[in-house]
Amino acid sequence: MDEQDIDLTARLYQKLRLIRRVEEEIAEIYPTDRIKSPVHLSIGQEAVSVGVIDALEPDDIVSPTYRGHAAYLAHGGSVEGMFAELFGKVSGCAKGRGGSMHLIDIEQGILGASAVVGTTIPIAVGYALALKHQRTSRLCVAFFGDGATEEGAFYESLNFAALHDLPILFVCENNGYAIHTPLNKRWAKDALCDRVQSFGIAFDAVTDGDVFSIRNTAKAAVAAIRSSPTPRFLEIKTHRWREHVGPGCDDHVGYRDPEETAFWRKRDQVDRLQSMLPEETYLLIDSQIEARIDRALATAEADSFPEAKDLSLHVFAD
Ligand SMILES: Cc1ncc(C[n+]2csc(CCOP(=O)(O)OP(=O)(O)O)c2C)c(N)n1
Ligand SMILES: [Mg+2]
Repeated sequence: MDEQDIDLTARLYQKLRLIRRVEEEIAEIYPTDRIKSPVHLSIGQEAVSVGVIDALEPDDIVSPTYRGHAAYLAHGGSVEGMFAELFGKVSGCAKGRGGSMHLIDIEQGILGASAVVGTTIPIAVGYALALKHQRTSRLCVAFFGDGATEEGAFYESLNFAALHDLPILFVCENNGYAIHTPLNKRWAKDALCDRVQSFGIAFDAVTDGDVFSIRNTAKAAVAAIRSSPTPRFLEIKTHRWREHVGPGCDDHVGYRDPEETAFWRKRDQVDRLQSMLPEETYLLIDSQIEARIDRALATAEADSFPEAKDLSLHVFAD
């Protein structure tokens, strides 16, 4: 690998590893009851957020879902703010009122996530409309799961974005399941991209989980949106390693074929990129990540809970 390749690999690895380690830490802490909300982990899915967001500029806008730790961290969301939010503390990124499903960091360009499936898609479209009115070259990325594409709001959003040529990249993180229900029990035809194309929206699909393919595909889509505002769509196949909600695994339930799991585990991008880097490079990255997590956990632990008298604050905009 030449120096440029090492830099790119190290940058992607740093984000993949940070997300993996933060979520492993969450899984470890969860049984202690210090985390005050449900958690939807993206372990196994990190490459989607990391690849797509690496194709963006820092001032672009990202709209995550309730399974949003990866997109939040990949776009520079504060680790302190995230742990404090999970602990329900005042310095949390949503002031301790939202928990894991409602991460937000407006300064970093991260719109608020929501527990209600599909609802963030039209909000991201609204943000893209605002960006178009401001005549900037910035764009908005809406992340959502395969289940969210079954909501009417998804199709209304595609239509509105196409009609008004909005600078938005729709990214479907297709992990093949909505809770325990697979695509073949939900979709009459497994042809999501064809449905999207019928709105006049160009698409690309990445099926092998390769973080470099995801990044390159996103880069091409982002360049097309910047050159002439228009929505684009990416379907990225991926695999959730853990249970739908919570810190554990639910393979014993038997709703997924073990071969499917084995296929994706072999393609783990955290291990893969680590094996591509010189040992001293990844060891340094790993130790910096551990120190960052330790610091963030200590800060979040030491912080206080919101006071009952402040219950009605932050409900309406000032
Ligand atoms: C409007 C709405 N309907 C149903 C639910 C219950 N629910 C929570 S997560 C989920 C599955 C969503 O699947 P997908 O969009 O593929 O995301 P994933 O969990 O796989 O990341 C459902 C049905 C909800 N939260 N909101
Ligand atoms: Mg899904």
